Amino acid sequence: MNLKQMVGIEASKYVKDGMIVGLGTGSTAYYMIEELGRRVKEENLQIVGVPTSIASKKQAEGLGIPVKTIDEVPYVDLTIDGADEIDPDFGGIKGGGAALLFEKIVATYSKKVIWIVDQSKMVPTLGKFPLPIEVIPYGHQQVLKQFSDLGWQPSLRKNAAGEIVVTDCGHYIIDLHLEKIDDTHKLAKQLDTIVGVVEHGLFLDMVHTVIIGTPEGVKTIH
Ligand code: ABF
Repeated sequence: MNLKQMVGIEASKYVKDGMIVGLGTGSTAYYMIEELGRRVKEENLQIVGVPTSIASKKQAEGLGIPVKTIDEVPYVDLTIDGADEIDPDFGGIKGGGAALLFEKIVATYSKKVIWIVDQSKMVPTLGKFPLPIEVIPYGHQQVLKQFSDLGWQPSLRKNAAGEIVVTDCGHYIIDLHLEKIDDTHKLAKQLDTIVGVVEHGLFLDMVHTVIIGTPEGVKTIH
């Protein structure tokens, strides 16, 4: 069993009958959803899943997990999701999987949020992982230039075929190669004021528990 699988299975233990569960996106969340599917099938677990991407929705439906959108539920009891970087203050960078907008919306309306990561994601300071910024296509070149003028080393995210990555919402992603973010709250506030930016990948004060996969086993931090 690999570290991602370990934490995915460990996190699914927090899911109880009757819960509305935010289903994260990415290769680690994949294993959590697989385990919930197993429990739905083998233990008749009664849950409703609120997916954070088309990919997670398809995976959940394929496993027989009932799914609803965030607008069809009163709230989410527990969201379990991956992350790209987590600092000692539980600040995180998310969006490597281009799902940050739905992830942040679902997390916002969740009573509890758990992130599941392998130990490589735990960092002293955020920023080595390029910070994803979701922008609308109209004006994205202007935003790119603004970021460049600010010295933020931006790049428009493209896939291996060189095509611009389009999110589930039809938006683009600009990645900022900042190397190190000294004041995450200040940067988050600054990004929120830039016209054309829909959302950014700084997830601050949004997580309650982090489950870390290490070669020695699972470590849970609250
Ligand atoms: C998703 O999980 C994204 O926000 C984040 O980029 C990704 C991490 O992917 P993985 O678990 O595949 O490393 O929530």
